[in-house]
Amino acid sequence: MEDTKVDGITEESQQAAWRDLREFLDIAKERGELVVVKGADPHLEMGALYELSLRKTYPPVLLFEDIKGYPKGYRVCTNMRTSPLLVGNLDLEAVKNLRRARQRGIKNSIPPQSVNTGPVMANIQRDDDVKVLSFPAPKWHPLDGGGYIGTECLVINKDPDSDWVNVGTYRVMVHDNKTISVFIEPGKHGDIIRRKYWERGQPCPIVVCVGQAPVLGNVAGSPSGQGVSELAQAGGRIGEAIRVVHGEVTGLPFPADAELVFEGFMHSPEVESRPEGPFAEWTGYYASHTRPEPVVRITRVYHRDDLIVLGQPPAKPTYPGRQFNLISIAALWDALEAAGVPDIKGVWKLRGGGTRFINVISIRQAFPGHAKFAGMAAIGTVGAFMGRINIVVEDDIDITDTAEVMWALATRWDPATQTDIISDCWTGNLDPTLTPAKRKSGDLTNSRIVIYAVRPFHWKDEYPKVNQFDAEELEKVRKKWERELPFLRL
Ligand SMILES: Cc1cc2nc3c(=O)[nH]c(=O)nc-3n(C[C@H](O)[C@H](O)[C@H](O)COP(=O)(O)O)c2cc1C
Ligand SMILES: [Mn+2]
Repeated sequence: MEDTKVDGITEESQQAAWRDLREFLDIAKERGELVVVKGADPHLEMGALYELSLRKTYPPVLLFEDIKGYPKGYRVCTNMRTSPLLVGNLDLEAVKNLRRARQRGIKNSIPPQSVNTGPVMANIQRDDDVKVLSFPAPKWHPLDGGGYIGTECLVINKDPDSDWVNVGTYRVMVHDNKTISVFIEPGKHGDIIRRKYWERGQPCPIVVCVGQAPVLGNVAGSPSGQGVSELAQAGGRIGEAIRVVHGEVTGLPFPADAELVFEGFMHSPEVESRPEGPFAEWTGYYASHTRPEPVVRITRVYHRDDLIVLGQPPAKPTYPGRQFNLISIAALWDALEAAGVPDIKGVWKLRGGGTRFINVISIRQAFPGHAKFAGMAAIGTVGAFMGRINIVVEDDIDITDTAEVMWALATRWDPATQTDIISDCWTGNLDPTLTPAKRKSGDLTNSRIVIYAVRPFHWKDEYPKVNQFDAEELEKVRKKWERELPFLRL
């Protein structure tokens, strides 16, 4: 398979792919980017095949059919989230496109449109008939604590004090036929909202959707402001309202064309908790171990015919197919701009750092203290959750090239005078550096470094000059000589 493969996608087909999961699969198939896998075992075999697919920078979309032990027609799909069909090539251009899409979603947000019914209502299990175990919940990794049905999912709950309906992506483990748990890190919107119910002695009404239009997972899996409706934002992104139906028991909205939806109530941890995890996470570790987590008691299940469970299990971030998460870069960039940092030329996350740990921000230094402004914002904005290493560089550095960033570090950074170390920052259970004592006491904080790999502003003009030809100059010479010298040909 080619390493870059977004050639020939029309904007129209890309929009259609964002809008509808089944259409996305049709387009991926037409383009030869879909691989159908028949007969795989959800107990570790699907997970191994998925992990093998990550050896490619652009892994194919895998559609598992005829899953061992489940009704014919039930399907699981992985690698949708990272498909170049949706996000383009893995470069800064794609990050800029995603930012434009995010901003369009917020600025032109379109509230969801309620409809009476939709494909998701084709099959309904009620009360005693609810059988969560009838749906494929793969055990993705060898040491996972159970089957995970939600990895690219929507968790929907509503603020009891306002009209705000939040949608977040939080992993979902299956416990038994009537019980699932949702792992929400402290401070995420889904957590802030559920606590409001518990403080009033009520269970939190909740809906979990495990197959839906690609645009919905994209808005749910990256931060928006408090009070912002991800459903309205998704509508704004695709230019039309997301059509929603309402749960029979909670009245909560969920997409009318969702694949599989669980509805129920999440009780406070004092009422009921069950061991959650371990789960192999994007950090490359089973870092959250096993903790008691509150559970959702399911009262309704809704699903389409021939349903598709979306799976996007994490994996060690050194695999080529797991080295990038452009949407999280876009979210950090947005947050830095919202914090007022001027002249940001690029934001990136270094390969190997998972999707969060190593942030690089490039600025065109315009005034004394500018780099510090950027660095402090990078550890303090919503996009900075779990960030640890933050590197500020100048705009002559190609931040998507790790060698360039390392060169800036090696040659522009004086550790004694160009470093800040800040403790007690927002991190979560997945952070492998949390000591057993910190985990036990609930002190989910880490320390962060900001490295200013920039030529100090007040004497930058006296800094030794970079010893490289001007790019245009080189190109001129290359062109002149390329016929004669084959090694120069592109
Ligand atoms: C595939 C995927 C899985 C995720 N799993 C979790 C999770 O298990 N727990 C969690 O707290 N955040 C998880 N996140 C991150 C949240 O989705 C993200 O922080 C989002 O902003 C949460 O929504 P909120 O801002 O409305 O709280 C995941 C993100 C993605 C893309
Ligand atoms: Mn939110």
